[in-house]
Formats: sequence, structure tokens, C-alpha cells
Amino acid sequence: MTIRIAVIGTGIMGADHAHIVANDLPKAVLQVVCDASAERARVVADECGALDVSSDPCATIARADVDAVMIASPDNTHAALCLAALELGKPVLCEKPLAPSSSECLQLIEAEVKAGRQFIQLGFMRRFDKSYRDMKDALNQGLLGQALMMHNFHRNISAPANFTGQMAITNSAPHEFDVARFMLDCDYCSISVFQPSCVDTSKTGAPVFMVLETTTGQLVNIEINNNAMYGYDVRSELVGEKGSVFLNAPVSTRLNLGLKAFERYAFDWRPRFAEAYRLQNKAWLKFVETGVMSPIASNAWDGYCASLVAEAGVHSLQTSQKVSLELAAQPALYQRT
Ligand code: ISE
Repeated sequence: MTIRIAVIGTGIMGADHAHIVANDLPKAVLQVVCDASAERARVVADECGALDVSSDPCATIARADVDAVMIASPDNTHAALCLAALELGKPVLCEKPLAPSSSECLQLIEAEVKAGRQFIQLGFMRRFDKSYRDMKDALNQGLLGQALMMHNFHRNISAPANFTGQMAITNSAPHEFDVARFMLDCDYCSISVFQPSCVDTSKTGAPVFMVLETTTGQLVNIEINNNAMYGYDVRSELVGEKGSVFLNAPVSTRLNLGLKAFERYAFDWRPRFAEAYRLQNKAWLKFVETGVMSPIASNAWDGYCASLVAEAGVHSLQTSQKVSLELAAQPALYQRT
């Protein structure tokens, strides 16, 4: 059976998802590409051979010839569009964050609980990345002993014009909030956020440094530096009692010239995580076919956890205080065995 997919939003990630559907998911067809800009929708639809275009997301979701929906529109539209799909019983792959506020995430969770099944897979693609998978395997096999600390660095070349320290926490850091929680199989009990006092923190892209405590006693630190200038660079080291695992980004060559060695950095996250996106989207398609979500995929509950931490992080940034975290009760629908 062919699954007919609509992609909503054709910014960087929506276009990327449309290309993955067209090129890497043989059981799917790109039925509709939808964007507020009809022109932009047409460009992406033509590139990917989509059957139709639209500028109306709710009408697109409701179409009888659409079986499942990928949501990659602006962050503040995610919750309403997820809800529209869920009410029609259509599975969704939603880009992160699930919603800017944890209360909106809880509304989606309530709707899934009421429906008695999950519909939303969230686009935390790093869970499918080979280097993070290997790190998790080393931990699960007991090679490291107990995990103690996880150091994370997330650097982009340059911050978009609207990118404040707050957005570093709500838009960039959720990847680390989610992947460290997944890695350590934990939740967080507090977050403290710092910025270097030697920089003008009102400027876009000023670095943000976070320290989180987990409910199982580990420390997680995260540097977000959206203006790192030199390349897209995501690093992580998991430190255990007996050893550590450091992520290697996929690097195909090293150029040796004039007594120096050069390795290439990606311009942004797409090349670095290309295979993770493909694996994530394949896992989602299987979820659409079978109704069974991949055990490593991120769901609406994981989205809620990430948004709650981001909210607390923004509060910590504003008050310069450590902020404690308390999760709502987890519905049985999301309990993993
Ligand atoms: C962006 O939204 C992403 O999801 C990227 O993975 C991240 O590197 C970037 O900082 C975010 O703004």
C-alpha cells in the first residue's frame, strides 16, 4: 500500500523532509506540499515531483487523499496542526519543538490519551544517529560502568537575526535536552543557565551555557553557541566510572597540505545528520503503516519533557537562578517497558 504524505511548511526542514519522501521512502508518495507562500510550495513540489500544492494547512490535513502529515511549519503552529491531524486520526511527524509551551504539549498528550493511541512522532532525529546509538550501546553493555556526566557542545555558524539567548534554549538546546535524557534514561530535576559576562548578551547568538541535574544523579552540561563562525559542530562526551565515549561526526576525508591537516565541517545540521533524518523518517513510515512506534523514536511525552526544560531554562536565564523541574504524571500510554 502506498502512503500519501503531505508536507506542511517548506522552510529548511520541510524542504528536506519533502526530498526524503521523494527519494528515500519507496512506499510513500509526496501527495501535497503546503506552505503559506504558494510560490515556495510550488518550487519544492517541482523539485520533488509532488502531486499537488496548497497554502491552507488545515484543508491539506483534512484531504481524503492524505494519509499522514509531516509538520515543519513555524514552531508556534505545531500544536494546533498536530491537534488537527490527531482529530482526524492521521499520524504526524512533527518537527521539534512539539510546542513552545509545556501546557500546549499537555493538551496534545490529553488528546492522544483520549484517543487511546499515539499519533505523534517528534523530530528529535539525533536518537537515530549512529554515533549517539554507539554511545548508548556502550553504556547499555556496561562498558562505562555507571554514567556520571555528559558534556555537550552545539555550535552553528551564524545565528539568524532573531536568535536571542532565549531561542538558543527553546530552539537549539531541545536537541540536547532530549538526547541526553534518552542516553541516560532519566529526567531532569533542575537547570541553571549562564552566559559569559564578557559578551553583549542582548546581541543575537550570544553563547548560552547550561548545567542540568538528573533525577538519577548525573550532571549534563550544554554549550549552545549559535555564532561559532567556523562550522556546524555537535560534540558530546559521555563520562562513566570506567571510561568515556566521545562522538565522532562522519568525516569522509582529511586533506593534508603544507604541514597541516584539514577536515571539513558541515555548513548546517542537514549533512551532519542526513542519515539520522532518513532513518527517523523510515521509522515514522513504519509507524504509519503499523501503528507501532519505534522504541527509540521521540513521542509527544518526550516533546513535553523537552519543552518543560526549555521553559525552566528561559526562567533561569531571566532570573540567574537554578530552577527546579517537576513533571506532570506520565500517562500509561507513554510508559516504555
Ligand atoms: C535548528 O532549528 C535545528 O533544529 C538545528 O538542528 C540546530 O542546530 C539549530 O541550532 C536550530 O536552530
